[in-house]
Amino acid sequence: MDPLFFPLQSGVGKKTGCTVVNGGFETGDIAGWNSFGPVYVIQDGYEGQYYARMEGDDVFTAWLWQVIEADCRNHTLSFQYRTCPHELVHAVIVEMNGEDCVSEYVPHNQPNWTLFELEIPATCAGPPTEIKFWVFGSQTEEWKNWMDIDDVKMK
Ligand SMILES: [Ca+2]
Repeated sequence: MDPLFFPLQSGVGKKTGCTVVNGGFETGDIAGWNSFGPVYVIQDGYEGQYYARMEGDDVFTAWLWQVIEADCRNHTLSFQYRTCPHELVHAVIVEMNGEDCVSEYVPHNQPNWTLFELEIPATCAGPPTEIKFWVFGSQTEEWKNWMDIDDVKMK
């Protein structure tokens, strides 16, 4: 084997450019993100001065998502979360090139900031990479389903 070709064996290891924009919401808004339903940026948080709160009320399910043009396979999506006591859906979903890649339910009833990590397998489709957070509607006016998010990053 010609050793000159060895460094060209890409496809293993991490690609560059897989970076979450405004993952800590430190702009004070959701710049870099898209949202549907009740999503707010609130002062305080796990890191810095702001975090994002998603609420699902009796009318709306909440979505918060960001498209990263780069290839994020072989990375780990990492974020901090808090969730309400109610046993309704809070989830994180990663799609690549429009296809489901990996998703997990985020546990409910976590009043303190908690680390969540999600590995993005090499078997996913190529870029772009889409990170989505999902909070299901509460279906009642009595209380809101909610999830707080901060410090979203790719490692
Ligand atoms: Ca923050």
